[in-house]
Amino acid sequence: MTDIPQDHPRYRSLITRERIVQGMRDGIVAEAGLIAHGRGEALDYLMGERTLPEAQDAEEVAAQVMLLAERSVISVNGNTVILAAEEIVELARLTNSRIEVNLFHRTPERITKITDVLVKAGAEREGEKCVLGAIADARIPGLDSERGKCSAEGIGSADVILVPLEDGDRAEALKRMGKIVICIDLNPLSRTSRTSDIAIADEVGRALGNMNDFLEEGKVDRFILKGRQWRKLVNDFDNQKNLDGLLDRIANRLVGLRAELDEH
Ligand code: PTJ
Repeated sequence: MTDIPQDHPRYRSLITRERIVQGMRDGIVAEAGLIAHGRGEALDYLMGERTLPEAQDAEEVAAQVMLLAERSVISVNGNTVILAAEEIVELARLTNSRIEVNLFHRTPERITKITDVLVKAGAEREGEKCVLGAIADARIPGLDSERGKCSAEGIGSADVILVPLEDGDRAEALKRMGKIVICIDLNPLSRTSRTSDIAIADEVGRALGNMNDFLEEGKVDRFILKGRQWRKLVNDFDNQKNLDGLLDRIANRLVGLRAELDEH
């Protein structure tokens, strides 16, 4: 790894970059994952590298939906495990969700390596709650062969799927299957964000960390818990309004920043 001085103003961002690059060298992150990360970084920069209030709202609704759904699944890829393996395992534990490795650039070797990272972070390799994905015994209709492969026990039979860093085609295909889709995507304009029932426009590690904090602090709405009305929670969430509010906030921030720079 490159030696990055700790007092560098972009220390955290540079360290994260190094982890993604190393993940690519280790065969965990797809080459295209580097480009996806760069795009995410640029959008996060515009947001001020923090969770915006609209994203926090989406995270809280999403955490409750995952907790209350009958069969929730967290779909993971190369970027996600490098950036947030512990948070994924913790969210799965808190919400009783299954974890499935579901890749855009699917190879058996990458599935094994990504599973290994999750197991190292505390997930089960075998047994009732093991990481799914190696056995592809179901299909997501409408996607070409490798991209459409999934697990019958996981995505195939899930009612709610959390998809961090997903591409638009698959998000749309999951919706067509009748799934409730929750995405984590720093791009509030992406097809994935616009197609999802609940889009969380936040950095994946922060988003999952916030969801876990919310659940651990026991802030779940007791009424919803009692009634198990999680579908109403989804229906009441206005995804487009939430994303539009977030876009307005970014736009206002940029206008403010420009005014500050002009003053100097
Ligand atoms: O590991 P694989 O084979 O499944 O491939 C994964 C990638 C990410 C390469 C694949 O899913 C892909 O090409 O994704 P896209 O279509 O580039 O979309 C990724 C989206 O995630 C973009 O809108 C990025 O802005 C966003 N993004 C990137 N980094 C982050 C992020 N969102 C949240 N947190 C991030 N750290």
